Amino acid sequence: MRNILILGGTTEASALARLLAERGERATLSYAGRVDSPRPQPVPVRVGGFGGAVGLADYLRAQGVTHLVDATHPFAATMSANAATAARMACIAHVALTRPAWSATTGDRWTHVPDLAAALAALDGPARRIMLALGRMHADAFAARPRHFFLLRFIDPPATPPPLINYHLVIDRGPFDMASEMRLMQAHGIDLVLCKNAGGTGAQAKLLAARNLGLPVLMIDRPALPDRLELHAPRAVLHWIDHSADRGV
Ligand code: 3Y8
Ligand code: NAP
Repeated sequence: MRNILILGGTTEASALARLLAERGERATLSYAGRVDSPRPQPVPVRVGGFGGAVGLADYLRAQGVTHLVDATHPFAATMSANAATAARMACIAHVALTRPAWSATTGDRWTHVPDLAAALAALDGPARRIMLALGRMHADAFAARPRHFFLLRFIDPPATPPPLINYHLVIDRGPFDMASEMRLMQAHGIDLVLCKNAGGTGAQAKLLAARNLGLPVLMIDRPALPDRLELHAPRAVLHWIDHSADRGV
């Protein structure tokens, strides 16, 4: 009897959960517990960390998981590293369901930076009006750049206001659409968009909006991820499940 664990938190993870539920597969979707009310799922959900790679390996064995699908966000590098290690420790099949990185096309004005620190360094020039599309977890770092105006977007209202001086906070969750992204940027006089190279469709609307408005984008490239089999479509994971050994890597 197959028993699939999906490490979730992305549009593709939710799509895979739907496909597995439709097939009557035994599957669990796992969230870190970052937000108050994650999207309801058609399979059982577990919330919270496992306690590192060892904790995840123990969970895999205790639950009799046969297939581990790491469908976390490309910036969830710690979870992905733990998943690869734990799958080896527990000797179970492991695959990543991830999205190809976005790449600039005609009309895009992108500048790539390798990480958050480089993005901060790139903002040491004159005052800008910046859409900071990084979520809640990294907003505090931009207190180091007080001359800019920041348009923030969090999923949940923060327990305490961000330690920024000049900002506007929107509470909203994606996926977003291009027209509303354009209205939001124009309403706040945005002249720069700062985001992560998340890939996928759920966060892409702001890039299409920036292109249409002729706005520059500061794009944070992805962190290094472990070597693993990577698939880019939920249906490809179904094929992998049907053809991979239930035990052994
Ligand atoms: C908790 C689970 C689905 C998944 C939807 C995708 C699309 C909408 C766009 C902007 C960018 C950002 C952020 C974003 C998007 C999808 C996807 C995606 C970006 C949920 C979710 C969880 C999280 C965690 C949250 C982070 C934050 C990042 C907001 C669910 C809604 C900025 C990433 O407040 C917090 O602590 C939020 C933290 C990690 C990054 C950060 O550093 O703040 N995602 N997002 C997951 C868990 O607990 O395990 O509630 O559904 C999932 C989604 N967020 O099923 O439809 O697939 O990427 N999420 C980024 O991409 O840059 C928003 O505002 O333009
Ligand atoms: P991270 O930094 O790689 O992970 C930090 C720790 O959080 C992990 O070591 C693990 O704790 C726990 N964790 C992360 N994802 C988990 C999951 N799906 N199920 C159970 N525990 C999980 O991860 P993150 O960047 O904080 O992302 C957290 C979640 O938000 C993930 O589900 C990710 O897919 C989603 N998300 C993140 C982003 C982003 O920009 N980072 C964007 C969209 C969605 P233990 O070590 O205790 O096991």
